[in-house]
Amino acid sequence: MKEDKQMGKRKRNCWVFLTYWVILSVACGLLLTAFRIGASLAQSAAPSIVNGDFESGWGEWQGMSDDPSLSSPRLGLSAPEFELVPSPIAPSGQAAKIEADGANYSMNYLFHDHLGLRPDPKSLFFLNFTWRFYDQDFLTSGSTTNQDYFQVYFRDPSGANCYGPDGNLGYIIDSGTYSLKNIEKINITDLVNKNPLHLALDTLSLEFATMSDYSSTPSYLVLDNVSLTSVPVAVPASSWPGLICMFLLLIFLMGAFLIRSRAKYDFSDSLE
Ligand SMILES: [Ca+2]
Ligand SMILES: [Ca+2]
Repeated sequence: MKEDKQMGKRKRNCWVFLTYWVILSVACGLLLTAFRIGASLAQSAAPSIVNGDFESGWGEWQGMSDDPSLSSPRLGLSAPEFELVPSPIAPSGQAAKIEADGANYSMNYLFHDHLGLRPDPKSLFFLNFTWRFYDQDFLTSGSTTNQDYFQVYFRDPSGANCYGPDGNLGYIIDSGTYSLKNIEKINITDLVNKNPLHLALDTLSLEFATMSDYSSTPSYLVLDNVSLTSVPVAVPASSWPGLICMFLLLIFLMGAFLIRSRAKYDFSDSLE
């Protein structure tokens, strides 16, 4: 009888142990799932560029040219300096071609409003795009000065102020500051989160401009794969689920220790 009673206690302890383990596993899984859902919701609120790959034509993009041959208004993409071309840049498809210094010595501006930028101290923000610049002045003369060039910046509604990635007056890319890497991933977190400018983020445009040296030798900027992205700051996003799992594991080990101690106590009782 004593052996049956002892066996019954062991079985009961075993079931309690297994139940405890299953409950903790399910709780841990639910918590991790909740964190993943939270992260995905945060990503869904990310800023966006519509049609940044130009696969839907010009879409939300707008243009402006100072081509004097154009009748007023000059705002629009009807100027011959804007063209959709087969992209030389992976993953191919279409790309935007913006000419500088064409037959009419023009400078041209391709821009996108409504960027959806919102301050979020828990996120890092990036501007991404790929480009090729066909600098005909350099190819023709070999000179590295007084050439056509291009600029990238955020512009306020007045059109007078350009801003760089830190939110200060300046440019993201300016003449003489670009290399031939052709792929950009530029951290603009300071512009979005740390600068008083963030109060006017809704009104900013992202602008790509080709500038003329008035030599009548044209150059071309080919642009593709423009996007704004945000990613959660790494430390809080990755450490909290880990800490919670470690806490649950600690509770689990304490529970296992207590159950084992109780089993020993019951076994000792049975010997008396
Ligand atoms: Ca494309
Ligand atoms: Ca030129």
